[in-house]
Amino acid sequence: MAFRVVIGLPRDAQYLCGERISFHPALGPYYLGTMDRKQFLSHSLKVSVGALVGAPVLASAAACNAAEETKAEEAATSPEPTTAPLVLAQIALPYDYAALEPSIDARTMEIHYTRHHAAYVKNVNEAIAAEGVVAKDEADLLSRIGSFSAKVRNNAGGTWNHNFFWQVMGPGGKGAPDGKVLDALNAGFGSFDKFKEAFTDAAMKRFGSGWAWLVERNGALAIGSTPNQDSPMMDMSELKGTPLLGLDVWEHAYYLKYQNKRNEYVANWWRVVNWDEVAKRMA
Ligand code: MN3
Repeated sequence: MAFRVVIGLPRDAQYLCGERISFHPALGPYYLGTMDRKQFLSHSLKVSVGALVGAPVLASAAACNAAEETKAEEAATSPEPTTAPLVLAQIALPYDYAALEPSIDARTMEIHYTRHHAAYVKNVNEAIAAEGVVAKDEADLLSRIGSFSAKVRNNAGGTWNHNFFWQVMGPGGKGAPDGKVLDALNAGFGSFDKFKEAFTDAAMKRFGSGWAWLVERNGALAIGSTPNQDSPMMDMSELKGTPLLGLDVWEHAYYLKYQNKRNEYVANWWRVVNWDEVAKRMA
């Protein structure tokens, strides 16, 4: 049976509840194992008398048990943020599939949300687990995405971008912003119409699949686009900033209703922009 004892000194070999603790200058204390009474007495003879005077404290079994219970409770209730795998989530769609009709048809919304977006979420979580990706949260992951695989990058972007996209749209759109958003667009681009023109141009000129964005960076607004599922929050993105508004220009976002006519999709999309959500994201 292990002999449970606590010795205050010497610092380089302490024993707690029968377990030997060593002190590494960088790693701090760590356990080496348990010792029995014979080992303990043998060890005690080797350490200097000076070090032991007044120092040995025999710990009661009750104290050790209490310590063990505390450790068990901590393990059960405390998350381990540095080692727990990050799990990204798909937000609940804030409205019905048909809510954005006729700008975006219900069938497209349903497929886009339940198949395309859901697949990005499933795939990113698989990749994070398989590759042992450690990140504090989603923003931290995106800010260091260049150091991870293409699978993590594409699916993390797909997850975040669509969660954002659903929120900056909604039924009953006002068609145009007011208040601080209108003021900022007027100041940044001359007028709301000029802003719309420049944003539409970015959406139309994005070759292949990607996103058009309005971002805020260092207090200034900028329009641009990203390829594939890249996001302005990614470290390797050419367009960087805090996204205020984003438009998915992948064909899967409009093909059922508009086929190849991206320009008609973009023109009708303005009716479902939720400018209140844009305002919330503006500093
Ligand atoms: Mn999409």
